[in-house]
Amino acid sequence: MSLLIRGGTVVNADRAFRADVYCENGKIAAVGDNLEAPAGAEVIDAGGQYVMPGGIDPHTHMQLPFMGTVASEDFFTGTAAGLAGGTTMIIDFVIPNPQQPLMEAYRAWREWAEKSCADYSFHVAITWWDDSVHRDMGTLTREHGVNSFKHFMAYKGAIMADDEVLVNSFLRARELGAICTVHAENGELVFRLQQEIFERGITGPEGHPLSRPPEVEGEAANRAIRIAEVLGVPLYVVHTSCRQALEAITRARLEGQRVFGEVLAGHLVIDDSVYRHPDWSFAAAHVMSPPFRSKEHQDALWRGLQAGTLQTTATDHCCFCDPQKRMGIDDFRKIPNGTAGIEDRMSVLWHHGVNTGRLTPSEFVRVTSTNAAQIFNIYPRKGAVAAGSDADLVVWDPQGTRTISAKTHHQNIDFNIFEGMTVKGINSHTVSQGKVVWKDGQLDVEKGAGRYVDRPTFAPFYEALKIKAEVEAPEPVERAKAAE
Ligand code: URQ
Ligand code: ZN
Ligand code: ZN
Repeated sequence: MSLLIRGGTVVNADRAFRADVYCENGKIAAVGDNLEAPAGAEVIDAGGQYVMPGGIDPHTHMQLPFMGTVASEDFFTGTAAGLAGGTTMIIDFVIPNPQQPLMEAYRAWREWAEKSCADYSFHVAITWWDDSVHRDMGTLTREHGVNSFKHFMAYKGAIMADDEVLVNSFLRARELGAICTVHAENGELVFRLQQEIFERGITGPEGHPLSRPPEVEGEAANRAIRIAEVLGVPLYVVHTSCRQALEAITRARLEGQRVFGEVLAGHLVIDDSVYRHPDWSFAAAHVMSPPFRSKEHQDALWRGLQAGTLQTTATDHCCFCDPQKRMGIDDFRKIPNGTAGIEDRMSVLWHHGVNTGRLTPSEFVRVTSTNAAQIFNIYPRKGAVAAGSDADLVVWDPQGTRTISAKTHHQNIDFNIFEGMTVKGINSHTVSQGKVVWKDGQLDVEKGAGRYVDRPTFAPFYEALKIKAEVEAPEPVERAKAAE
């Protein structure tokens, strides 16, 4: 299968330039001027459009079993919706139950993901600790291409990792050359605030953000950063939603610590007024953690993205339909946490990022694709329009518009947090493994075509990293034996 994308402007993280792109056998074969296509090749006329690396969403939860139900989006429908919006790869999460062997959970998720129609990979969550977890982390890095381990500091009584688990896991990740990622909310504080608020008679979705104020996220982000600092391990903070967490990341980076920050498209454009909406289902549909914040936080997050303090954008695509959300009709603590976004992230970011002058097209590529590829060590296979890279591409029409709606989206959920938003800047085509899978508003995907993407560890570079104590610990003091 060969494809020529002619007449477009290629946009990579470093520069934008006029060039044709020729793809063959799933790879980009050439990027250059006046490329010829062999007879029978498919040709896309990209005049007036950009040709960019396909989006990478480093944070999704397809068909996640969570809070007594299972997310409604599965790996096939979710990756198809991603392709419809220009995202050509996801990094999802294997989340073992406490005491569940990591390899058992890993095999289950690998099986679920077989039906994906776009490429995928997995972070593995460390939700408990014993010698078997230590062992399985080694197996996962050495034999299964896992180079990132997730830690939920929230969700007490379920998948929360306390400091002991964090320290054990961070040390093991460092040994293995893997990066640690955290969901940074203080789970003890959330648990207690939930009780306080519920007992005060606030049972509706408006109680959710009250139980998870920004300070709760700021504390956990800083704690995780400090633990990583002392143990000498790189850290990636997922769904940074507030100024307090951003400040912790900013300080660490200013001091040269390897800390990366992720922000969700939703947290950049939606504020906490949604929780006070009179319609219960509308408010509950926005229940996710960390919650949507007040406007001051969105401004801070945009500045973090522009400054390069936040490196990636994601969606935390974790879908629960209204009947599922209504499990918490009498108690906001029981509303399954999660919202969708995989189909709209790219256009929402272009519309609110590039069209407003906050981001250049190259910066857009950086935060929707290249940075995630580099942080998770799959660049330049992913995240670049370059000869030899996977032919995962979007042809981007900066003049194209669409109005986002649950009535027309491809996501398997009955709600869209961006409902009614008209965005300018859309993918006219999506190319996955060299095949045109989206054009003229139609998907042409194949269940199971997605591949598991191995992500090598960073071990070679870790040798230079030393646990702080190793570097600064003084030599033992020689002392004369105390007299008997
Ligand atoms: O916490 C997460 O990232 C998962 C469980 C999705 N739900 C959410 O509210 N963010
Ligand atoms: Zn999370
Ligand atoms: Zn998540």
